[in-house]
Amino acid sequence: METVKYNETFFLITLILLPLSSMEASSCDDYGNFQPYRTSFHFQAHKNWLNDPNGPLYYKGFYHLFYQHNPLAPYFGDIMVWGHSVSQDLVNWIQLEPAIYPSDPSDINSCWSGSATILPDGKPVMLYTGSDTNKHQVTVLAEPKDASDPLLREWVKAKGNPVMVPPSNVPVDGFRDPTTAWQGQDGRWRVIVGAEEKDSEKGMAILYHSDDFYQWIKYPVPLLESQITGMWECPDFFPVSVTGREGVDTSVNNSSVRHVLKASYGGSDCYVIGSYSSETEIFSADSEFTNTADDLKYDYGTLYASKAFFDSAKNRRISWGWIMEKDSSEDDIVKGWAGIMGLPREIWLGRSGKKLMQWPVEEINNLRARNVSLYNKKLESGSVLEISGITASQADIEVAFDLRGLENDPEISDLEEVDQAALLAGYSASVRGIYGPFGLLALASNDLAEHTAIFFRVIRRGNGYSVVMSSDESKSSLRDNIEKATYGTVLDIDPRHEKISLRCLIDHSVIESFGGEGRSVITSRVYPKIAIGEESRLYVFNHGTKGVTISSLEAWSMRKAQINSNAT
Ligand code: DQQ
Repeated sequence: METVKYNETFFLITLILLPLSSMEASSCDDYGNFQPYRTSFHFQAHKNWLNDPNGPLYYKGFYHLFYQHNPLAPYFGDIMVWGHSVSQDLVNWIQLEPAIYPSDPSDINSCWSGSATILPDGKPVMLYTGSDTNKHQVTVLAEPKDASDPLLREWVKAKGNPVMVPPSNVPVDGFRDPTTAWQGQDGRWRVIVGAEEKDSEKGMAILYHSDDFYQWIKYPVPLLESQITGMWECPDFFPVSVTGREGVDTSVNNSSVRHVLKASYGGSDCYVIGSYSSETEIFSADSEFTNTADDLKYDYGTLYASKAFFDSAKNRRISWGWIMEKDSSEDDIVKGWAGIMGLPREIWLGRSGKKLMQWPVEEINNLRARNVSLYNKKLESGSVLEISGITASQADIEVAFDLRGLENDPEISDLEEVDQAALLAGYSASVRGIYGPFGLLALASNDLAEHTAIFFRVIRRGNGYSVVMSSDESKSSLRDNIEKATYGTVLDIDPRHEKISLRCLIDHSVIESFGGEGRSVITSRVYPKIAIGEESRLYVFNHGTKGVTISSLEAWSMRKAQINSNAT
């Protein structure tokens, strides 16, 4: 296996240099190869394949991000390892040698996804999916060889591995991705493992108990299941505070928290919110997984297999997710890498108690450089206004639209009640409405032949109004061999009473869009052919028949972060 050499001196020098991270929006990699899709502030492996985030944690001053990695090629491999990088600020990352790799009978065919748990004595322990000698999926336990090493470079596997094997009602290849464990009120450990039932569409979170963390006993009933989703990959289960944005540790359970269960299936990270008691061992969810567009999702675009952890340094819960490629495997081989992580997002329960909120961690703002702004600008019907003066391919934009006079418009009654089909059509920027589409055209070419539209549209809902947020990739690239999707979701905003806000983080081939101050997120993975580097433009537009007011718009060029560029 190819390994990445770690050099202590280099590490220290790099940390000292980090604040000098450059402004360049370069399209070349370290070897001078043209790399228009390589990102500048999203986490990526130095080269080759990356997928799910694994075992994120904070330990002795360092954030650790492990990830599914094929160190030998830019495609998913027969032998997968845990890549490993560390950071002191969640922005700049140093790549270390793979931390966990096949070595024992229980993981000899791959080390797949898993999670970290910090034990009461402060030491981390990993539970992850091993593909054993028979390619059966089992749960493997690993501990740091030297817990005094803040970089946690070496891991040893427990003698008693595997600590869990697929139960008889589960296929041997349908049992994986243990979560972070939590302690119940009785002091016992609990953990869930994603699974599917044999010969059915039932997805499950199988629950296990342990007194010592080494011996795990299956609880008779799953913590939750759904008859219609198929396999649950990368489940996550954690408490969220009902009183504010602060995060709580995974074992906290009292009247001031509710619990979130996230399951990855059908290409999305779907979640339910509910109440959990470790005494009854019942998680009672407020809603069900539907396997339809009605599911609550972390991201209504491209984001999968996310994992959240409690950041004890700043008392917040942070979630990482994987943004997969939509390019062909042949093109991945040419560019030499595949797979990007979404930005680390703070995640908390919204005030309604019905939905999660997400926002890029505050440290990302430290990359903001040159800034332009405009205030109280009326955007007439048909306008397309360039936002110049920033690096449009590497930028952070916050814009708010004010439609609060809307109810005084006599034509507002012309807005029709929107049914599901009309809603789906509304995700396309080419469908003209009264108020909307209006928003941003990102990674756009001069002539707009290429652009990704991130926009809003006001719709009628029941007795009131609401707003659809969309990201339309249909014109994102003149290349024709890539998938271009059109995504959308309804934001819980009544435009008569609240401004409609959007934050877009644009990073060469990724656009992460946060609507309504984090109520909904849509990530687009795009591959422009001409709107790259300096040729990329940013516009604000209004294609609706009525004018809208931009109450504020601020846009920043983003500096380039140091991400795993130390590796050789
Ligand atoms: N990826 C891992 C699995 C997981 C899947 C393998 C989700 O453990 O179920 O790389 O993307």
